[in-house]
Amino acid sequence: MEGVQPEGVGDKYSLIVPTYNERLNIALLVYLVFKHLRDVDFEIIIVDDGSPDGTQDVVKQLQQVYGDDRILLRARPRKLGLGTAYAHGLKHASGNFVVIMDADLSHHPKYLPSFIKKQQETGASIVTGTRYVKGGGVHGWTLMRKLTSRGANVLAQTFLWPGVSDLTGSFRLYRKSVLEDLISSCVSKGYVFQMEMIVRASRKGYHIEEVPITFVDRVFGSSKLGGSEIIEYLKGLAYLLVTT
Ligand SMILES: Nc1nc2c(ncn2[C@@H]2O[C@H](COP(=O)(O)OP(=O)(O)OP(=O)(O)O)[C@@H](O)[C@H]2O)c(=O)[nH]1
Ligand SMILES: [Mg+2]
Repeated sequence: MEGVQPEGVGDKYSLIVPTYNERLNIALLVYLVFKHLRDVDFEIIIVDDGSPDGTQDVVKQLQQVYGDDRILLRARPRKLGLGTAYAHGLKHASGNFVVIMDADLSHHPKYLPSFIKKQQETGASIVTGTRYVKGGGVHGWTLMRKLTSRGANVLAQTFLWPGVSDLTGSFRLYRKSVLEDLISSCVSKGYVFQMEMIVRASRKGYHIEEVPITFVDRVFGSSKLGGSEIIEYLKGLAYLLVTT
């Protein structure tokens, strides 16, 4: 029988986690998600792009432990980029809410309950983790990397004026229908993608809320942020400036 359910009852969360060479991080991430999301209906969708380090073997072991209805492996044959990885994961999501998070433990699962709580309290369509309000921050970054991130954010704030304090972060919860809409209207790839998503969401008038998070540097593996990403970012910023 159809009936009105109290807020929060019947909600299911699909966590989309793109991976490329995250063999050393993925088991810990999954463990922490299960630890922090008790009494919540969720699934973890791992979109692995043929990682040569054997990430998928670890994921298959995790499926033995937690069940392949809780841990879904949706692999692609080769490294096809982050933007399309989210879209790919989304096609397999059965929840009415989707969380996007990195596998490298920069996005700590201990914050997941605060995303869910904030959504339930406010009815928001998007809850985004922010490093740039009281209670948020970054850990383990060099001064140079901090300045780059902060500078990128200030630049984007100044030009795009989205009303959200952290544009380049990617730890977010979305209503599934809203994520589908945003993904279909975003064109950029790579690092600009997160910024385009939230700027378009703001322009479209979606209700966005923020929760403070502390972002820690990736636990294992090496960073890929270099000069070319900064150039790409600036190009993306210019593009958003003229198209949104
Ligand atoms: N499926 C898939 N996942 C990717 C790809 N590129 C990166 N990832 C994953 O996306 C998440 C974010 O990528 P990161 O390399 O951590 O990017 P970042 O956080 O900006 O930079 P660092 O942590 O400093 O390396 C991680 O879980 C990666 O494993 C890709 O092409 N395909
Ligand atoms: Mg990372």
